[in-house]
Amino acid sequence: MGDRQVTVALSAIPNTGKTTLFNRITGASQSTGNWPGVSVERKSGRFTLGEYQVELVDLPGAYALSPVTEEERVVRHYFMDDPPDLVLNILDARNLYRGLGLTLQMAMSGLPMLVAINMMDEARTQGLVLDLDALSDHLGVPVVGISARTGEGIPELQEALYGLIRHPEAARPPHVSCPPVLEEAVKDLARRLETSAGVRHLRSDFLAFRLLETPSDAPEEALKKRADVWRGKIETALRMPLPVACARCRFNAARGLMLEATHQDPPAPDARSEVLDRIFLHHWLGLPLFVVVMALLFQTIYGLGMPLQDQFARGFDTGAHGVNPILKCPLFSQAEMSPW
Ligand SMILES: Nc1nc2c(ncn2[C@@H]2O[C@H](COP(=O)(O)OP(=O)(O)O)[C@@H](O)[C@H]2O)c(=O)[nH]1
Ligand SMILES: [Mg+2]
Repeated sequence: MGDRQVTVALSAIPNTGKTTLFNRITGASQSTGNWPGVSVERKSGRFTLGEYQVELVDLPGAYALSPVTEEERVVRHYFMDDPPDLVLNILDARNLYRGLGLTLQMAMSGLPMLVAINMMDEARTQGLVLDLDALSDHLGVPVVGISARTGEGIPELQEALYGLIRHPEAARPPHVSCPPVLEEAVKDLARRLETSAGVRHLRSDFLAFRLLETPSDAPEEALKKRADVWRGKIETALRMPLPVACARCRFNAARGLMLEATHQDPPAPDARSEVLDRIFLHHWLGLPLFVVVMALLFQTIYGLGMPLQDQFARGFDTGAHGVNPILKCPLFSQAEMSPW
């Protein structure tokens, strides 16, 4: 049994396989409750990793660290006020773009992080090839491919987690490019945050972004005022709300990353159509086969068409005989045509 306690937060956007992975890693040792003050369920589980006793916290699914939904408020509060020792972030291999916004945001925080690319089984079936090294390079954190459903890659994930617990300093947070006015604001606020009595465990440029997006996060009134001034300047320059501008920076970076790391294999050739192609497009056989097929086609049309045509003609004749007596009944025969 490990004797050193470590808290690892499991984070992802909804439907990425977070709960499946949580159940697989923690097995039966789970406990549930509620996050303080809200009706969102809090699930945590324990497992041993070498000399460490790991508490894995299953964070609610969230798209960003913005306080929009109740789940996002929980994640943001946990992350900012009571951060874990490590973050285990999950991405869906089939759609990296959807989850990378949150991944980038978390990686920028400077907390030690490991990214698990889940659903590798499905990605393979769809012919997707992922460049995990390129992802790891750009995100500045280790990346492991897994399938939480089948168990593929789980030992490698645990090994990477163990390595990160022992050497958490290895992380190299990514830089997300933004319009110059936004970069200038982040630099200015980050500098001021470093000298303020604020949160120390998160990177100052990450906190500067948070301050711009949510001024109520400011540790001091003076910083809040400064953030408000920048907010006005940025919104005038970029002509869009500041949270939108920040989200755009992240999603532009996410798109670039996804395009670089995801490759689609051309669909595997159909073996049957390959054989047929080889026969019908044969250098010598192709033309005679074409003539034979066309002759068979004509033969079929005439062979089937003539009897069918006779059947139709007979059907019409019978119909006409049936209609004649009706037309001759008094109702119709007395009806006179108008002279004009
Ligand atoms: N094919 C495949 N499906 C998975 C994998 N992991 C999870 N799923 C499925 O994805 C769906 C969402 O999983 P869940 O764990 O509830 O996602 P959460 O919303 O992130 O907690 C479920 O139907 C899972 O069975 C995986 O590795 N491969
Ligand atoms: Mg879940």
